[in-house]
Amino acid sequence: MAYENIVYQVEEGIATITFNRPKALNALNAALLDEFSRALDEIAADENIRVLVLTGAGDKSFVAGADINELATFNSLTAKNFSQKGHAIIARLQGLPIVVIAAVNGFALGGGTEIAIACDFIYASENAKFGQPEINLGLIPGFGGTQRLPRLIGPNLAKELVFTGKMISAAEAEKIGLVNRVLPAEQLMDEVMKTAAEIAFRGRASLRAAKQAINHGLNTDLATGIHIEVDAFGLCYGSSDSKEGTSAFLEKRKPKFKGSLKD
Ligand code: CO8
Repeated sequence: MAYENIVYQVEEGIATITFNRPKALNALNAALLDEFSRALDEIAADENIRVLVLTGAGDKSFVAGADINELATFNSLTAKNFSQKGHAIIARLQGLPIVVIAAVNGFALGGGTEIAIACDFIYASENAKFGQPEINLGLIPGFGGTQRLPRLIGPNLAKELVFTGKMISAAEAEKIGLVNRVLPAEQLMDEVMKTAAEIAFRGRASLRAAKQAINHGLNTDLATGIHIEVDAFGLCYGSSDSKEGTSAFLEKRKPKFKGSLKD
């Protein structure tokens, strides 16, 4: 089925999902979340995709949060279901065995910040704004903002953002380690695509091993994390890419990674 609330494209191993409700600043309604979920299924099933880029349609917003028209209709039970559904999608996004980059091109509020911080890293345009404004609606973050945000920027800064609901600029977000790079709006996608292409050239197995070692290690103590790294390092030898990478270095040529554990 065609997509209406997102645009999904794949080119040279790089998939792009563009949240596409620009009139509502790309707010997340149920239909958009369903399409996002379907696109993640397509990506997970395509062994040729190495990088996923997320961005928003228009020049004003990445995602301005959950759709407040829908939030306004919830009761405790439907709110819980919505939060669980969002969590399941975001967990799948975070668990994808490929690299995910958020190209934040404007407002990333509420669910927008929560999607962006579940990506592997964020590049933002100079006009980007981040925040968890749910407190202004008498709510709290429901797609991971009370959990991933403190792990990323520390509990005190996260609490200030969640308690005040204030927005911070791209420059502030870069200062606190939320964003890797801030770029003029017209350069954002070019720079994201350059980095994506640089990563897409690498082997799929080693990208997956590196991502999983970092993500799983972050949720545990150092000694366990080191075991995770040891196993992941060994797993790289299950792919022909390790042979190709080391041979290419010794033969003084560029490696040509095939990138599948099945090679
Ligand atoms: N939902 C629905 N519509 C929205 C949203 C939204 N989140 N954000 C913007 N819009 C709509 C506006 O209503 C407006 O529509 P219309 O033109 O029909 O009036 C259009 O987008 C343009 O918006 P503005 O005119 O407001 O544009 P401004 O430039 O003046 O302001 C802002 C931009 C600051 C982004 C402003 O729109 C705003 O504050 N938006 C709401 C941001 C927000 O509070 N987001 C958090 C939502 S809660 C959330 O994400 C929780 C996630 C998990 C929940 C799970 C638990 C159940």
